[in-house]
Amino acid sequence: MKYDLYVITDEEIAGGLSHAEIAQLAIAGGADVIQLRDKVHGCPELIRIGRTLREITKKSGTLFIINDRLDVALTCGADGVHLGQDDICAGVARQLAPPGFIIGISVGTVEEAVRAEQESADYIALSPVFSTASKYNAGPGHGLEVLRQIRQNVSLPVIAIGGINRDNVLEVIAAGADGIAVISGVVGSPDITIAAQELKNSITECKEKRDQDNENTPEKLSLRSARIFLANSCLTK
Ligand code: TZP
Ligand code: MG
Repeated sequence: MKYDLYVITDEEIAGGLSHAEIAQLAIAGGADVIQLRDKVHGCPELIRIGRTLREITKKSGTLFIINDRLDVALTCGADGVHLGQDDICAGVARQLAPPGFIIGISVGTVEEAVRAEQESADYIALSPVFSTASKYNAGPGHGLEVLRQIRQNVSLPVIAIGGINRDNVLEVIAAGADGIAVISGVVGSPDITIAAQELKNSITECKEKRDQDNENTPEKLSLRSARIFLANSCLTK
């Protein structure tokens, strides 16, 4: 699963655009995941919106996740649900969901991240990595050091969320995030498609550099030299 650019469709920040319009524009800019996040509408309207987003994301082959509401996610045929620490627990969600259904969990500490992995989450989101005005009760940012520690302690995909924009995306990826989830950095931009494109390009570049750096650690370089030395000495025998 690719979670590189995970865009959350918050209508309140989009200045008059609907969830469907936000999703279409973000997908045109390369979003890998669309999450429907809506704290305003009731269940029937959420299901109507969710079904529309399901159609849009199916056509583009984009992952579609619904925030908080497992019931709505299952009814709309979404690919998954994103749960907070106070939502239905992952184990129960797993029992109710069909095979292959994605369960993402917000975490704020290494302990919560390890527990989410034990509870068979499919990905975790460090929430929030930086402080943000887009979620009123998000609390202070946990910072990049917590992100690094989580990266070292779990093997699940780790997504960073909260206060991420084009100025700090590189350090977030360098700290080990597999993807970034954003509202204002894309949805609050005057051109959602361009904002998504720019962030996506930055993520891709930074991941390439990170992979190269990982290949060029002193340990790996000396291992490669040793292999070359051995291969040469075999050839000269
Ligand atoms: N969950 C944790 S922070 C956050 C959510 C939904 C808001 C992220 O929005 P932004 O504008 O990218 O900081
Ligand atoms: Mg929630």
